[in-house]
Amino acid sequence: MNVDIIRFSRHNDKYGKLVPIEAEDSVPFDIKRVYYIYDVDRDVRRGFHSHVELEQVLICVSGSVNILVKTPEEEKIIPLHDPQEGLYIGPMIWREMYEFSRDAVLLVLASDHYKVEDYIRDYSLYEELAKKYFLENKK
Ligand code: T46
Repeated sequence: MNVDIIRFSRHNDKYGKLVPIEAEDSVPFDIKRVYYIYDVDRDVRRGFHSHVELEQVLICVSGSVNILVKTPEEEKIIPLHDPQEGLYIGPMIWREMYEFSRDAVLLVLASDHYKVEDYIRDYSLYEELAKKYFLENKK
């Protein structure tokens, strides 16, 4: 599955902890957009889509959240709770985010600007396109 955990370097000193993220170095794409999700009720489930081309890294900078990543072949649940860790999600991966803790802040680094046409929100259509995509790309 085109999903990976990235461990960022961290600077600790008596004043606290600092994690730098450098464009063209810390993540495997050029960062064109940053957004964050917070103040999500515990019973809310978000996402329910895939992207055609977009690559992203999700970092839970505060609190915790579970991320379901899925293809027609496999499915994983990745708990995020460490601000030093990023979840890379490549193209054509279905994702759902759930069980946000009250204090959760999910920071997302994205490889492109916001484009509605890059979203696949219908799971049957996703399955059909993903089967072709993974056959052609053998990922
Ligand atoms: C993803 C997961 C992890 C914008 O106007 N600009 C933006 O850059 C984004 C990301 C969203 N929006 C608008 C579109 C909707 O009206 O914000 C609203 C909520 O977006 P959405 O329902 O797509 O949020 P999620 O949590 O389902 O998905 C988001 C990202 O959209 C998506 O790319 O991978 O977070």
